Amino acid sequence: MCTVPALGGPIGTGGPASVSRPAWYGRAVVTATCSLARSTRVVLPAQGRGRLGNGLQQTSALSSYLRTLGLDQWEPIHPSILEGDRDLVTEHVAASLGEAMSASEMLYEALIPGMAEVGRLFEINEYYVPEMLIAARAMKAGLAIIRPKLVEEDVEPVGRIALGTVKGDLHDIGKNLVGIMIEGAGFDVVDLGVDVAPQQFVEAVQEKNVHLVGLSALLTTTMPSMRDTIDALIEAGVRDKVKILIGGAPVTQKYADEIGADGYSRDAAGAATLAKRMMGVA
Ligand code: B12
Repeated sequence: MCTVPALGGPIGTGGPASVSRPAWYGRAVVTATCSLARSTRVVLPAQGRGRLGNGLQQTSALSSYLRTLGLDQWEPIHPSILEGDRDLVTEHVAASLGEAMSASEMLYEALIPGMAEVGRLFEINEYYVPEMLIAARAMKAGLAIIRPKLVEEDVEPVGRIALGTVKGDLHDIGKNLVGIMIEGAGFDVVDLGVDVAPQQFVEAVQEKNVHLVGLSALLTTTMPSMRDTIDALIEAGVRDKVKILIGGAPVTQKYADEIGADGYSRDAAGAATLAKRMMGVA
């Protein structure tokens, strides 16, 4: 039997359990670590919806315990992102939007913290690229629902970034992940695609009112295109209008320094943190 010490009672089958209230988001998630079951996230449903992991059952004891923590409003969206459950995210976002939460609350209190936690788990090697992609897909499903409402509510993005894979390079998986994580951090992402010529970056800066430019390169042979892009921005007189972030498997901090980029990150989670830092919001 999986007992929760703080509750003094069973919550399902398994072994001894512990309940923690994660610092990153205390309202909805309790982790019960059972000796027979693997570490299980217990997602408390709002308005009777949702589901519990590994066959654990929500009990009145568990509910009372959460109330003693002041968790009177349970928000299942965030853990649904962590689980990468696109259907559950869609269901909860649709159910809560308007009634329980505004679109901006949904964005800043549920979706963005969810993705930030995904980034943290990636950084400590608890999540890998597949989990990050699945979580990102779930996040995108939620974003698609709230996007029209955000426009209505006139929510200002943290900033705008023009992101592209540099000229000669067709790799876009990492670039797309970076875009999703940065969008998840509250940015407006102008995705310029792959094989993006320096002049296209220049035009994006001139026409799209971007604060940041993100350059991705996966080939050693296309890394010089990063330098060419920065040179083109200088030549066009717009270099100082933006901060430039670079990344991609062969890229290093040393290379970033060498070509005069403002920042480098080796992964998408770090890219989101870097972008926020560049905007002075992290
Ligand atoms: C998938 C893949 C392809 C796919 C690309 C599909 C696509 N839609 O992207 C295809 C088959 C098309 C392909 C083609 C080629 N590929 Co390729 N490819 C790969 C492979 C296996 C995986 C790359 C990947 O997606 N990684 C996963 C993502 C998540 O990681 P990532 O891209 O590094 O991105 C992360 C970070 O780098 C960072 N990041 C990325 N961009 C940015 C941007 C910013 C701003 C920031 C802050 C951070 C950041 O965050 C990301 C997420 O965490 C790599 C091998 C490898 N291990 O990298 C080879 C690899 C990159 N390819 C290679 C080669 C040689 C080629 C080809 C030249 C092969 C050929 N002879 O035709 C062509 C080149 C085509 C072209 N012109 O671009 C070599 C490059 C060698 C080198 N040192 O230059 C590699 C390393 C394979 C190898 N070991 O030889 N490839």
